[in-house]
Amino acid sequence: MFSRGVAVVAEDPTTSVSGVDLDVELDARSFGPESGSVALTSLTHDLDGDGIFDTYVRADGDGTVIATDLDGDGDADRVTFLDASGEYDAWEFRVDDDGNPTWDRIDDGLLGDS
Ligand SMILES: [Ca+2]
Ligand SMILES: [Ca+2]
Repeated sequence: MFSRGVAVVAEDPTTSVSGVDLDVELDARSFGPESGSVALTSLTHDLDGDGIFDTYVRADGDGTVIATDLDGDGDADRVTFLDASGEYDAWEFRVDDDGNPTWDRIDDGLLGDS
């Protein structure tokens, strides 16, 4: 019994160390400097027009998430959250002097607000 040759590994995406489940982790309410690197596995848009997909976009009832891999290493370098009311948060990934991955908030505000 149980010898079908298929290893079934129960993996909880919220505790995954390598790579982050986008649907779980890219949430404007929980995202922050400590969120760590965000692996982009399903790129859907070519933002800079070089013919290579570099950006993941997810839109749902809560708003839109735009994650871009600028240097092509598979991890997001910039993430923008846009909620249904037009408020947005933009974050940029960097590695600090101690080698720790961190996200800096580079912009936030309200679309259409001048
Ligand atoms: Ca591109
Ligand atoms: Ca990158």
